[in-house]
Amino acid sequence: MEVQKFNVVSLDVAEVLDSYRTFGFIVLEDFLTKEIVSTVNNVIASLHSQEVEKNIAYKYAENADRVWNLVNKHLLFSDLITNAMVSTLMEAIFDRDTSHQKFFLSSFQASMVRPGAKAQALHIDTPVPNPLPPWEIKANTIWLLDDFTDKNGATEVVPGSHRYGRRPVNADLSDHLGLLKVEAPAGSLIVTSGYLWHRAGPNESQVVRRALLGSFASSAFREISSEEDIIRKSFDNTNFKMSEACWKLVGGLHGIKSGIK
Ligand SMILES: O=C(O)CCC(=O)C(=O)O
Ligand SMILES: [Fe+2]
Repeated sequence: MEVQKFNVVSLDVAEVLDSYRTFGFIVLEDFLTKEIVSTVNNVIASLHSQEVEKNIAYKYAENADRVWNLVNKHLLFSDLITNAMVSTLMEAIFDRDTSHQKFFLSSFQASMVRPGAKAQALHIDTPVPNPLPPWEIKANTIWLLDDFTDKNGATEVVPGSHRYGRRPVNADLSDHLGLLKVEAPAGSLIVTSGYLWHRAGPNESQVVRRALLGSFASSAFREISSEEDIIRKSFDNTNFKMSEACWKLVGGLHGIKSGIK
């Protein structure tokens, strides 16, 4: 299969969604201008070097770095992640019979896959056990800040695997059959189903492969594990501090990583 690409300038949303549902991913070219890509790369480089200086930089793996929690680090990322086209696609992906807001941003981070980085394990982005439900829990956006080539660690996907109803087994070579490298120019946006089998490829080139990873999740799951939103309300509670055990129980330690602040 060849990667099917759409151009954002002449986009038919229904056609794009159809392709997303068939293959589990889509590629939109010319999503970001060269100027924006360059600005984003400069901001990320500056954030990362500040974190390195403070000794809080997040090392994802050998030759792979991340800058987490971008929306709390620069206003530029609020503009990017609230993009109208992304919102339209997410509204459709998470559509269901509810009057509530349908999805939330789960994470927005920068990924630097440097020369020598190994391939990620084949995985899905939805952290639930088999069998996978037929309805959407997560969807991801990969914002290309460099050309994704056959050598520099382009994302690899198994087209159609979002419908297999199970997680891939990384040790099972047959689960890697049909793995397709998504080669596309900087400024493109890849949207992936939270059930799509995929990984960052190995970077066997001499150049870094940078991307933003913006992950969205169905609001139903926040409702389930955070009905009272106890953590946020705790900031108004100046009378006492809950016990450490209780803080952990309400999720107070969730999502804390090096460089997250
Ligand atoms: O960077 C990529 O190509 C994919 C990253 C990814 O799949 C992840 O971190 O979950
Ligand atoms: Fe992933």
